[in-house]
Amino acid sequence: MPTGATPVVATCTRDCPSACGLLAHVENGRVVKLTGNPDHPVNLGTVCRKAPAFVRRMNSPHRVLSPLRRRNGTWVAVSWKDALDEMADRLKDCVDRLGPESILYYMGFGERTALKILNARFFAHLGGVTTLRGTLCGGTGYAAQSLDYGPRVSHDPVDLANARTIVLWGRNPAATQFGLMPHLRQARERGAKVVLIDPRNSESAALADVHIRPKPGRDAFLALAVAKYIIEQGWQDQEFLAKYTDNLEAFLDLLARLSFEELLAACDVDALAIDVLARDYIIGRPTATLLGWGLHRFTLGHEMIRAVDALGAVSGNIGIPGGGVSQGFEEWGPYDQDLWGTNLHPPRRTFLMPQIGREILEASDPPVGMAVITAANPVCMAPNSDLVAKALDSVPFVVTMNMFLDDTADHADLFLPCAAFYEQRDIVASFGHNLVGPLLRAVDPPGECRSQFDIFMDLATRFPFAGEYVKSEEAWLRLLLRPLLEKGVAWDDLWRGPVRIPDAPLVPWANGRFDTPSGRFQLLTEVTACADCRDAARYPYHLLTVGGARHLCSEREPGDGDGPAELTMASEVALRLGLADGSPARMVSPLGSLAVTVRHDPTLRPDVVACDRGGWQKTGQGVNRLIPDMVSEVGQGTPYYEARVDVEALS
Ligand SMILES: Nc1nc2c(c(=O)[nH]1)N[C@H]1C(S)=C(S)[C@@H](COP(=O)(O)OP(=O)(O)OC[C@H]3O[C@@H](n4cnc5c(=O)[nH]c(N)nc54)[C@H](O)[C@@H]3O)O[C@H]1N2
Ligand SMILES: Nc1nc2c(c(=O)[nH]1)N[C@H]1C(S)=C(S)[C@@H](COP(=O)(O)OP(=O)(O)OC[C@H]3O[C@@H](n4cnc5c(=O)[nH]c(N)nc54)[C@H](O)[C@@H]3O)O[C@H]1N2
Ligand SMILES: [Mo]
Repeated sequence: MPTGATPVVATCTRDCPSACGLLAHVENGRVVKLTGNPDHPVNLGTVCRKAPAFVRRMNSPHRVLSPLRRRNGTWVAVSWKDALDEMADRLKDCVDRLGPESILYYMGFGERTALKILNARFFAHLGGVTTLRGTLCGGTGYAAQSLDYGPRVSHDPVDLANARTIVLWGRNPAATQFGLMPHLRQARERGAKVVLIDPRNSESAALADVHIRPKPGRDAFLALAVAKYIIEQGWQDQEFLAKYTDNLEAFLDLLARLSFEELLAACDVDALAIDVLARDYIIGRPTATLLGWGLHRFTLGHEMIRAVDALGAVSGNIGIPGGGVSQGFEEWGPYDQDLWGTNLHPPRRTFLMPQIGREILEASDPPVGMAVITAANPVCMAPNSDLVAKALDSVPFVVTMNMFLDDTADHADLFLPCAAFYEQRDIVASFGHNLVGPLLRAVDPPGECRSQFDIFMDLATRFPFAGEYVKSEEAWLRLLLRPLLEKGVAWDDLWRGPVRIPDAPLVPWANGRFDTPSGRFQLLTEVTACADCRDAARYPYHLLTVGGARHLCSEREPGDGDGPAELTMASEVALRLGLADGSPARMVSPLGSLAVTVRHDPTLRPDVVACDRGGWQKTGQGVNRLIPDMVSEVGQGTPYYEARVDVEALS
């Protein structure tokens, strides 16, 4: 095991688009510090604020170090043998009595590395269990952009070096993708302009030259207003529109039907901002638009994203270096997709992830007899989280694989303690760039913690498919990474540091050929009228539950951010309600109420309140109790930011 001065190469597996290259510094058998790997072409040696907190969390006394079984309401330590014997018996019993679909496999976002594909494959060998469809994260963006371009491809972050203008549209890299910051800073240093479009004064406002604050959920109207203005001025890229797009007539007709007054009122942005943005997209070209996940979290998120794509096309920014409307990357893309194992069984039942609570409760044919949850905390992070808790309580046996006794563990029967990323060997791809990076075993897992790979291999020895499934880590990695090896990536290079996926483009769609049925870019042709939400009067504020700079979703532990959630409100609104900065208050939604501490922000829109997502219910937060479990119209995403609330002073 490496110790002492030479740090061990690692790649961050936190649920973050950065997937930074890291170096793990080891002392006395423990990782004591993570620093940025200077050889990584995206994070370039930088590291975010969460890295020290992550090391603290992994070395925390709260980390669970042995398997736990709930007996009469309390956790009791058990051996791995007993834990996995019971888990295997219960899996077999469900398959025999109710069929494999009575087992739910819930795969979270906590770790998405190559070997995790084998978790799903285990359940495929069982005969195919109930799995998830839709997502709590980026499904809407993928689906919307795929309608316009064909399967979503984004500009490589290093292409930002060619941009003269960078638009951060519903994205907050200063908090949520710190690994992008070197490129944004370098862009500013060479004179590029940065524009932020966000209803909130986010951490990224500090690097923006211009900040436009639309009403939440109305960006489609903002993008269409800019496109309409560009066309009225005659500034559009007529050649691109004529040669490479479909639906031009219908798109122009849509713009003609919407007046500027209507569009500006809908997004609550003034005409001057439209002129500024239009010039940024035309005179400031090449203009790179980075769409965040902020736009996904609406029922009509696809219209918002498609309207921004269309603005990119109108302004001639598609397919050019330094341009593009970029969103995400496929973090599972580099691996052999057959190994998920879906071809091992007939099509099976799926549950909508955004409505997992009611899906479990309503399942009858067969009912859910057992649930296995890996790297997830749905009782905290899924919407309508009290219903999720109730649903898990209705399941006879719930297994969770994690590191801490979080909100989800409170509703589980068996807890299997897992290794941290730098305690195992694996390969990591990213949803924010085109590189894969290695994980080496910098230290042994503490106590009895084990990697999920080890756990599933051990579990499988109790099943007849062990012969096909149980292989060494190296054997599986070679199979999973076959597509990369076939493209000429050398096996040894994969373990030395970050490797670029050979055929990933720096500038997608540069040849003007799109991956749509007609081979052309698809302009959108309709948007839904912007009738205000029905609950607006009773629940006057849009609740934005954003990614906070200090934590990655619910990756916390007791003592780290306990107590009421901090709710940011426009100062004038809070004062009108008699709420001084720091006052306790109650936030109310149609689902219930939650104690909060009010924080003033003089720059916030009066119709918006905001707090960080991810605080645990059991430490006094749990904001997802107030968020209804809806589904976005395209992509089966989760419209978290559609939630409306009221805020009341305590009497
Ligand atoms: N530190 C930290 N990093 C994270 C995370 C975290 O929780 N903490 N979460 C990780 C995950 S899971 C993901 S998916 C990514 C998400 O990364 P981001 O997309 O950057 O994060 P969000 O905070 O979801 O949303 C981005 C911004 O969208 C804004 N926004 C909300 N509604 C609207 C709107 O209607 N229009 C516009 N234009 N903007 C809007 C919000 O105010 C917010 O500042 O970050 C990852 N990185
Ligand atoms: N209100 C609100 N809620 C949201 C969102 C929002 O915008 N607003 N955004 C949503 C988004 S974008 C996302 S991606 C989801 C995330 O939803 P989840 O994936 O359910 O939530 P996380 O908090 O990321 O939980 C990840 C868990 O994985 C564990 N973990 C980390 N590494 C490992 C490992 O190596 N092995 C194992 N076994 N466990 C590990 C962590 O301890 C943590 O408990 O939340 C969503 N929830
Ligand atoms: Mo996410």
